Amino acid sequence: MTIRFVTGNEGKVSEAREYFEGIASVEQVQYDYTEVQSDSLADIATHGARETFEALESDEPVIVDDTGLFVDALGGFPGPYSAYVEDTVGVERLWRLASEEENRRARFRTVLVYADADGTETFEGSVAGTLVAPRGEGGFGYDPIFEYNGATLAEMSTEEKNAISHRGRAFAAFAEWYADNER
Ligand code: ITT
Ligand code: NA
Repeated sequence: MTIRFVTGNEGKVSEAREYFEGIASVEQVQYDYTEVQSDSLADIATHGARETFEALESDEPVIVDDTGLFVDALGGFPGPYSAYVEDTVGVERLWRLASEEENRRARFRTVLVYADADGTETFEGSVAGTLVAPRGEGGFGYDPIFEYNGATLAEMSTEEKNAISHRGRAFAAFAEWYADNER
């Protein structure tokens, strides 16, 4: 099996390659699908997966991953706007904003959508943690400020991150479904 992962994010691809090692090969597809205006990760990923599958005019299925960081004390901000906030404000300043709050709990959520000629299937994963001052050199994005069980995601190996992360959990749900539904 080849998984065609539609993303511009190399970090996501590395995590998929590690997770599916020995199970499937992961091919990165760069396709600039329309990001619909929605506060739902599932809507964004579903539209993206369907549009890309149709545009590629191939029978090969694709997957799209839309992820957000939801900070409790900030009403779930930046959530579906996480990429925009990373590009504009940056990770360090999001941490400074959160550091003014007593409650530093946050959650990563990933919605993974698989699309083929029969339609789409949606898988989700999330992880709860605490925001901290940046630590660690691994991972990408908000990983240095997200602590889980005493370590930031940027202090974990890819394998360790996959074992507990939002994306790793979404991969697990997808892999379980795919094993029974290869089509
Ligand atoms: P694609 O849409 O091309 O897949 P992206 O980086 O724009 O790549 P998202 O919209 O899903 O992906 O990501 C939203 C933001 O959250 C973006 O700033 C990412 O860097 C960040 N992010 C996503 N997954 C993450 C993870 O596992 N750890 C830390 N930050 C993450
Ligand atoms: Na994106």
